[in-house]
Amino acid sequence: MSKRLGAIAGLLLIAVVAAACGSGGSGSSGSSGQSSSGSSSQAAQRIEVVGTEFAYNPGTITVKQGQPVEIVFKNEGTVPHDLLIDEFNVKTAAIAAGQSTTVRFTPSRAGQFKIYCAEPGHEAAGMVATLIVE
Ligand SMILES: [Cu+2]
Repeated sequence: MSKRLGAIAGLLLIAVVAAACGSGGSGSSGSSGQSSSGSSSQAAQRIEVVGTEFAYNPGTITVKQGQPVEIVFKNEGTVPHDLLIDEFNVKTAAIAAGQSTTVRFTPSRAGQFKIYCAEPGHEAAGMVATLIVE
């Protein structure tokens, strides 16, 4: 008899835990709604990109469509570099070694897009990266 009560208590405990998980899930979705209403638009997807001779790191950036993106571009090379994404009119100035610059845009469509350096010869030398919008 007591064994059976124990089993029932165990089932109740599982039910309570399951209910708690359920409410936790709805609670987190509620808080995400709160953050989007608080800032009027979604938080920017902040990404740091480092440029050197002749590469970007990371070489692939993945962002969400329709959500603002903020790229902080740092030149850790020895000559000026810039960062362009033609499809979204992203174009930083050519910044000197040791400098950084920030560019913001909102990717309006999904796909893969080329990130490249427009300084003469840099793209050909391999200074390219890929933006994936999903
Ligand atoms: Cu460059």
